[in-house]
Amino acid sequence: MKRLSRAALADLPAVVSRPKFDPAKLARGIVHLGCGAFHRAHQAWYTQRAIEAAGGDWGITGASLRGLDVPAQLNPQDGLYGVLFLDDTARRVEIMGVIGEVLHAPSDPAALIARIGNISTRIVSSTVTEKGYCHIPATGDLDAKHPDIVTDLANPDRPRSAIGLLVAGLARARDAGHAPPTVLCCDNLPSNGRVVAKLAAQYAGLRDAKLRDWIERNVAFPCTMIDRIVPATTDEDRKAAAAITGAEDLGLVVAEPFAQWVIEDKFGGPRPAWDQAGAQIVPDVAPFERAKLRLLNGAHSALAYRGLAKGHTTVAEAIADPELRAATRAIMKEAAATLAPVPGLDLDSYADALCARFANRGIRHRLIQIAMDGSQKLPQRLLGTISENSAAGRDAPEAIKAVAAWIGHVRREGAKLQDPLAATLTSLRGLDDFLACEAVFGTELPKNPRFTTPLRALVQ
Ligand code: CS2
Repeated sequence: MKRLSRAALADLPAVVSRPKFDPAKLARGIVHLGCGAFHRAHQAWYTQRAIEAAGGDWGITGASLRGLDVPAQLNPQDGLYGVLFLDDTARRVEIMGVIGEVLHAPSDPAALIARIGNISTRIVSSTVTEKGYCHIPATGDLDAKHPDIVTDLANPDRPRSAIGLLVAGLARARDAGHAPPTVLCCDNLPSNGRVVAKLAAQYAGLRDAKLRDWIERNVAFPCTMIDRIVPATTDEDRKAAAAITGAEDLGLVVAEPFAQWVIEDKFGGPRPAWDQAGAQIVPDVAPFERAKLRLLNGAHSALAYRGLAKGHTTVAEAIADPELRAATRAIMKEAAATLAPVPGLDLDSYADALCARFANRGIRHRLIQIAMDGSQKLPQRLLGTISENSAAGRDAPEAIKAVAAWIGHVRREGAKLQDPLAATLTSLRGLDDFLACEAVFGTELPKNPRFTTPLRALVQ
């Protein structure tokens, strides 16, 4: 079977949709850090639609910050890959042609820095996961003791962290005397743009105060809420897609049909017509983002920790379990109680739609994938629901059960635990040791009996 490439595009069957522009002629105005499955199925997909609607030099230079897998998947395919959309009954493939090239940052950080600092780069976006920003989850501050940050500060021209690379690229734009790109964080962090702005400023400040001031004055960091369920691609998915396209695609990603992207209207320069591709450009992303992080991601994490404990493997299996289905609805109710009204969003219908998405059996979204990196996810997904309900005099028993289930998960996984704080977490003994973990729980919640009393009963 032929591998997907520009040359192979013309031979694809008519049912496979493909770019309505010539990928070979697309100039690239975006650099994306962390070119994993989520980016390829979400922002890249929106960007392709925006170019189809309104044109523009919005091709993407992807950058892989760790492994060689993504460059090896995409570069031999001229950057092309398919998105396999799955729901209970249907399967279809759309071929994406917006990514022109994927750089491998560890082998050549200078090439990526030059690309970020190039005048043609108007946007630098990122999906490097919560842990990829080297920050302290409970406070949003840079973890100056993080090994990658320590190394980067010692070698600022050969950085390996996302923040180190970003700041080096911004410094390059400043030195060249042109307007810097807009920085667009697309990870599930609350106020993600503001968090990354702060991290970039704190990191730059440790390098040179003038650079910090220049970034603070000149670089725009809009916040975004991103949503689409994108499980890890399996060999079975690749086979299913090949049966539709007749081509081998090592860069394939899998997604649900649903997608949402809410972007703060705060760009320092031009941007693709993402609004014409279905994204919402709004003055304030916070209400959308809180609703999504607490209802969708909070329920996801709860399903992951409680579902794994009950022997389930996927989200669809876990939500079919009556006890967990009820718990999911209850956690969404607890989360909704903490939210100010969201313009145009009815939280009951939002919760119904989320449950329907979770129940999509076409997608095998593994609970273990969601369970990873709990230390980075808990604060924004569950702990805010608990502390804000408590401040209003209400209990949040389901969110607390999810935290207890996370502790159970940490203990069960032991050496297998996937979490940047795994070494610390797996050495903790009693609940008090967990509660003393300030990076996760902060300083207030561990003193709050409305949280600690029920948690203690559950953990024991
Ligand atoms: C999931 C998210 O892996 C996880 O932690 O909760 O990736 C989730 O699927 C997305 O945020 C949905 O938009």
